[in-house]
Amino acid sequence: MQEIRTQVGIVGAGPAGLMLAHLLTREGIESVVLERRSRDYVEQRVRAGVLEHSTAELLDATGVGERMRREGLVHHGIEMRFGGERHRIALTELADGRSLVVYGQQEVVKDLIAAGIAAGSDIRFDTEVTGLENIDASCGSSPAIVFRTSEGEEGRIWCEVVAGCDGAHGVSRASASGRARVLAREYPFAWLGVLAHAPPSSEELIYCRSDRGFALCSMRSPELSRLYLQVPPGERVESWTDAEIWGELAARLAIEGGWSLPEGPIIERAITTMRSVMVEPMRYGSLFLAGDAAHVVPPTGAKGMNLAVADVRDLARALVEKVSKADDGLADEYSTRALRRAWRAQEFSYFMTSMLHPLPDDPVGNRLQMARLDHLVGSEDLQRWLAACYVDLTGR
Ligand code: RFL
Ligand code: PHB
Repeated sequence: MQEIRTQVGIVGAGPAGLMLAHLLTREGIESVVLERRSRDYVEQRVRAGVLEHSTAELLDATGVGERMRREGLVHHGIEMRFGGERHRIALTELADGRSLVVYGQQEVVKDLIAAGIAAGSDIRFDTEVTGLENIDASCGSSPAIVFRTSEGEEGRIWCEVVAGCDGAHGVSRASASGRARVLAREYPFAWLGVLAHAPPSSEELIYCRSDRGFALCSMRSPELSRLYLQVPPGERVESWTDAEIWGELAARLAIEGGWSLPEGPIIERAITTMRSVMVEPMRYGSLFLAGDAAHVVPPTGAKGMNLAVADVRDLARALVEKVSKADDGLADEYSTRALRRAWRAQEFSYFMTSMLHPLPDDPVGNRLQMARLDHLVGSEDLQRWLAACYVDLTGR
């Protein structure tokens, strides 16, 4: 049985856990990151892709933004497409000059792992956390993280603080669940997401509401498109052929006067369920939850990864004060502050989701969506609000 001591034990090497380790290392705080998957797996896992202004700035400011600035795509607007027409929302103009960077989550993860390894950080892949002990520890005993490696070796990490960054299905949320209030809602649809070797159809993201369902055109590079289709909940990826996916995208995105979507081989596909989940509070004694371990937002607002980074930006500051100066002030405020931001992101994601996904057999709901879109594209005030939320909700 390995016995290890560190200051902060971090469960999970997604954007939250890796960014936290990175920020703590820069402040001279020691941490160990435990990740149940292999390095290769977490570096290849395709998920979110839109970095808010403040997320990109934080990567820059902490020395991990160089490749993002070289390879990421800077965006100044999005298109709202509905009723066979296209409408541009000039995000940068409306949001005081701020912009977005489209750069895959797995690229952020790769950059953070490379920086961590270069700085000598302790990041352990293929190591599953099986339990948390003593998180309510008072004087004299410290919390511990129990783990097992893929080779079957068991161990325990003794630390001052545990950061639960292990996503929606990890052990951290489960360890808190006896005392947590978990508020959850499932939406009656899912997304079929694909990555295709095809040039993006336009320079900006297209959010499209059609009577056939929602569609989203995003991208990862000038050669790679990331595309999504609203599908019924419980849909299976295998029930769609490539031709059906391209056909449905073309039908939903059709506009008056004609428009075509460049096609190419589909190299990855997955179903994403649409949920809103909030775990309150985000702190239990020595255990602090961050990212998807604490909250899940539907992806329509592109907030999931940005929220995870914003959580750990605050958490790192709080832990530096707590661990190096025994000052609990920021740690005591962490949950309230992070929940307030997460609820705001939840509300924006709900706004986007409920405006853009038609429901079968709901004619009134469907007309209300069209009225809301019509109101949005006709009102600079509403667009200014949307732009501020889309470009920089988690930085404020
Ligand atoms: P992550 O990225 O889920 O990372 C958690 C990590 O913890 C590990 N883990 C454990 N490690 C050790 N022991 C255990 N017992 C463990 N249990 C779990 C996991 O292997 C994993 O590596 O959470 P984090 O860091 O909080 O980051 C959050 C973001 O990943 C998330 O909000 C977004 O990716 C959400 N999301 C999307 N957001 C968007 O804005 N746009 C999208 O298009 C989008 N697509 C997605 C998504 C999330 C998905 N999930 C969670 C299945 C697509 C998918 C499929
Ligand atoms: C993506 O590029 O994967 C993406 C973009 C915008 C969203 C969700 C996902 O709202």
